[in-house]
Amino acid sequence: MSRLILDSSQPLEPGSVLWRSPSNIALIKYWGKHGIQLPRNPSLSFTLAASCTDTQLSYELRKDPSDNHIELDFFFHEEENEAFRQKIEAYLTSLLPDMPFLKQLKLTIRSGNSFPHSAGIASSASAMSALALCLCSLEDRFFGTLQDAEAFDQKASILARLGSGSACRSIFPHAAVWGATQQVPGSSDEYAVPIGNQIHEMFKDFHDDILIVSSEEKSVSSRAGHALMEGNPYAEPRYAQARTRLAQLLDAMRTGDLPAFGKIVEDEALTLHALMMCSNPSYTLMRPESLAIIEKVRQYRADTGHQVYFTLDAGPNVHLLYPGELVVDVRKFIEDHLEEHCEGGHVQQDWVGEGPEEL
Ligand code: 2P0
Repeated sequence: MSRLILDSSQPLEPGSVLWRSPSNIALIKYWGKHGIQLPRNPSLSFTLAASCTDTQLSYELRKDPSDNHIELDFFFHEEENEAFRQKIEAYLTSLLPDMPFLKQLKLTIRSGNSFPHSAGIASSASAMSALALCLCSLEDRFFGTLQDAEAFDQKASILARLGSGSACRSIFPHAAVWGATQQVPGSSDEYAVPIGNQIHEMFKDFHDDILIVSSEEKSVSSRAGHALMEGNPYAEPRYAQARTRLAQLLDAMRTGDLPAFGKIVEDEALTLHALMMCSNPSYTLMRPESLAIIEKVRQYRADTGHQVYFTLDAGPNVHLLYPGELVVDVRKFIEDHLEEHCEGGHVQQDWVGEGPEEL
């Protein structure tokens, strides 16, 4: 039984909590899940900085908390959004066994992204991690149960995972691993753990410029994509491959071996999209422009020797990963040769960040 119930005989001052949380980009991809948002293989990501969500959670005591439902208003960029509200209500309802106090409150969530809504950048990681952090702040404010910073982050990561798997990695600065692996002591399928102290300093000054090839809604959602892995004939070898690559990538990141890092990261991106192409039914999220960019990046690397690598999320947009010292050259390359492949010439500049902050 959870102890987290408010004493209704005591008055409760209305209040609010506010968190800013970033998106993340997977280098070793999570693709395939089971149970309640548990990953089939461990994944590793950079935490980003510029692509983030601000979420304010306001509360007051409900007048009639007798039933078991969540009372919630939801505003996205200052406008009521019923579709998001219903999703969040279902999510909060699923948390009630652990957080029964949520049904004692009237909740209002105001949320907004730092990047344009239609940019085609996945926002579930930043949005769900920001909300999870708000929920942990609320729990700690009422019950003092999350005073320990590590316990706070761990619970936030669990709650974020329950909202959207990849969101659990956004809780931590620089880089994180989600999924139990012998390579990372303390790692778990239930939450991500920080690995910033295990990687070469160079990776804390890394850029991720996101080339927006298309902002259209994806033809196949990530949820459906994960589900299709269950019937994919390559699923088992893929999960084994991800484990091997995670170990190799960690080695490369510890020692600062950029060519090894880049090879694994690019192989992972192409494997993710290959898995989509050989799902049943098959589907393709890459666009011709994504491939044109990939070819140009390879050629640029061959011509200049600059260590610039690509990765892709579950979508057509291409992320360019490179060390900070190359920023002037790479931005010029993007402007001269890659912007022409982007929708409206749109590039979202981002970089490895310090993780979420309470505002
Ligand atoms: C990842 N992606 O590791 C992988 C690689 C996209 C490509 O996890 O169903 O929105 O909410 O757990 O996290 C995107 O899927 O999926 C994703 P759910 P999620 O980042």
